[in-house]
Amino acid sequence: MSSVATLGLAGKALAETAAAAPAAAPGADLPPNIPPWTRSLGAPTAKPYGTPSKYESSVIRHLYPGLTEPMSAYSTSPLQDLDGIITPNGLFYERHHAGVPQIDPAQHRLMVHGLVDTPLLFTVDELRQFPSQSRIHFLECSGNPSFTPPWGKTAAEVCGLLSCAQWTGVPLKTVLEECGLKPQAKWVIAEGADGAAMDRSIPIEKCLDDAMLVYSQNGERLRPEQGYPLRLLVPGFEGNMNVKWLRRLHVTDAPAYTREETAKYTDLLANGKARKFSFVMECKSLITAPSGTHKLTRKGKHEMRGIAWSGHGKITNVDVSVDGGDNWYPATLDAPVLDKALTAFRAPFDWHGEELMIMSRAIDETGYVQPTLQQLIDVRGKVSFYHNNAIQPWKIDANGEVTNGRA
Ligand SMILES: Nc1nc2c(c(=O)[nH]1)N[C@H]1C(S)=C(S)[C@@H](COP(=O)(O)O)O[C@H]1N2
Ligand SMILES: [Mo]
Repeated sequence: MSSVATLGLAGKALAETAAAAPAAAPGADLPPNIPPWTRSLGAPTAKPYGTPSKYESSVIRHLYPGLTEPMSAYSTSPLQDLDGIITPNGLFYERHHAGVPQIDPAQHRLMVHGLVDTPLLFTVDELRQFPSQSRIHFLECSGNPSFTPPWGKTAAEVCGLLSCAQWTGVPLKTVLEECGLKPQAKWVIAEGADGAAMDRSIPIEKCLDDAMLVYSQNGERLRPEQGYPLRLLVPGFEGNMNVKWLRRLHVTDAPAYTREETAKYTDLLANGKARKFSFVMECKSLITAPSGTHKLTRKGKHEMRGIAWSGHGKITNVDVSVDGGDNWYPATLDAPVLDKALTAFRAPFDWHGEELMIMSRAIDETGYVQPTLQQLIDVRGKVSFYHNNAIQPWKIDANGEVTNGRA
């Protein structure tokens, strides 16, 4: 921060320099001087489809360097640069097992068959004519992040397979009832139209509860990378079960035990046994600012900002600590606090050049408290890397630089 008086003197000197040279000298456009964009007209309109300011070109999804082939790639949301609870569509994380297919909606159908009275084939347009809902929910890959080093540097590297949107679609229940469920119907096997034909078994209780056949995200049609023209949304369940490019729902009396729910997305325990069907994403939180690679440039009052979420329902509390978890105090939750959605929190802290270890821990409406990494490892071991919802520490050092607090 500089005082206006100081700027005035410096600005005057710089403005004189600027008059002599065509390119504005550094600082010449700062108050109290009048910058050129205030002395002239801007562009009449932006582009037909708007994009962020060119000065925000570093706020992008990052492709994970280890997984860049179309057969298995992912990109992360830049959580350290985002505010609030809605992820812009262009920054929504991606996870693809066979790349992004480009599907003409006119050529796409949803087939519903198996243990139903009437198997039916729907066009996307026909589905859109059913009564719809718009709801805000998070989506998180269960491989977010691993239990073992290397730990990421930024919030995106630590937890960027996480995003949140307002989804619009038809309750799955409506379409299943249109086909008529037979009494033996216990599971629905959902299959995608991508090259992976990725498929997952969804328990019928979830299908009849809050599962949705989604066609829009944040007000516009789904992006190709999010499953255009149709995806399954199972709020609070691990990302993998939210089948994109949805083409088939096979109603059965038993799970299919597909690759993605046996060999993958299953937590292998230290004793060699595996946790069967860990569908719900447990309660978690993350401080996004200040976070790794940020820098505090001013001493005094600061604010920790972050997000908290739970696949079991609403967030009730977030506590924060500045001393590595010895003492905790409550953060404030921003409205709205929604079921299975990101909830924004903020908490004040002072920094006067000392070393701090900041962290947050969330509690959901079931009373569940977000665990430490050690508590998780004690129960699960280190063999698998899915479903890590541990507390994430960030270290602020004496010169204000923020790094991952996990040593
Ligand atoms: N058909 C299909 N559905 C899919 C996938 C896929 O590769 N193919 N990836 C899954 C995984 S592992 C996750 S985490 C989420 C990612 O959704 P997103 O790319 O919209 O963030 O989609 C799931 N649905
Ligand atoms: Mo995933």
